[in-house]
Amino acid sequence: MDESLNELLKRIKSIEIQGAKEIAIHSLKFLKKLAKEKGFGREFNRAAKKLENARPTAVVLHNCLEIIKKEKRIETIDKLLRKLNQATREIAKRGSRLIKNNYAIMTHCHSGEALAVIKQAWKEGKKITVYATETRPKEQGIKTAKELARLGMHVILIVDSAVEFFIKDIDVVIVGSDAIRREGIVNKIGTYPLAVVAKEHKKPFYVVGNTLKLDKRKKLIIEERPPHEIYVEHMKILEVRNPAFDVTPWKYVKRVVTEKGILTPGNILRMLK
Ligand code: RUB
Repeated sequence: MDESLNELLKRIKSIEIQGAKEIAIHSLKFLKKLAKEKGFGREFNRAAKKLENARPTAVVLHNCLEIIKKEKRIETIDKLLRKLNQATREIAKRGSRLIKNNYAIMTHCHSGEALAVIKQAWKEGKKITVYATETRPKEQGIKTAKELARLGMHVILIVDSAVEFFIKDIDVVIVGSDAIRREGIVNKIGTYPLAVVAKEHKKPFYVVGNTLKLDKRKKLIIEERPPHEIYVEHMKILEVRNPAFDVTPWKYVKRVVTEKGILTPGNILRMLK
């Protein structure tokens, strides 16, 4: 049975579908079907807006929709879907060069693109240990840990607050990105503290992200999620805040792995002009 817009929105908002790339891919596939049936008119625009607003921080879908709005063609949607998947393959190949045999890698949350890099290095026969943070409050890091452990990798699951404790044991930090902006890298909350700890211990901090994550939007919206994800008991006297993302300034970032190459923060800032 075909998924309705409301069902898809629910799966995206609940983080069943998560990660900037997956959100864009599922949304584009839905919109392609809608456009085939009803064209690129009002209904398409309404659905596109709702999907874009479901997780407003991630920029990939927004960038794709800007291109689709100009061209209004099914082939454009197909081209973007191909581009996203091709970019991941390219990123995996390029990024795996950063991982040497016997490396220990620390990662945060669940990024399809960061995982593609780690999996590629593993496929090439490198022995790897991955430290995966649990990623409070929705525990996407457990998804990362299980996915990699099932491949046979040595995976160590840790709580977010243990990154400093283990940083001495690792060689590189590799994280994904929701948006790549002039201010820095937008990624799951907790990425910035991880970058600071990495810098303090002189460990290279790499970000992975395809170029559809370059974010030229004027305003950055940091999604705030429901308090009950953190604590279920509702107390009138207690305020709970649950921002989903933070922005890591460029000074903490060594390189960004894109499908076009492993780029310096300077390269990226020029592309954002
Ligand atoms: C996911 C997250 C990921 C980026 C990149 O947050 O921060 O690192 O989205 O993912 P959430 P990808 O779980 O809240 O969606 O590399 O798959 O695009």
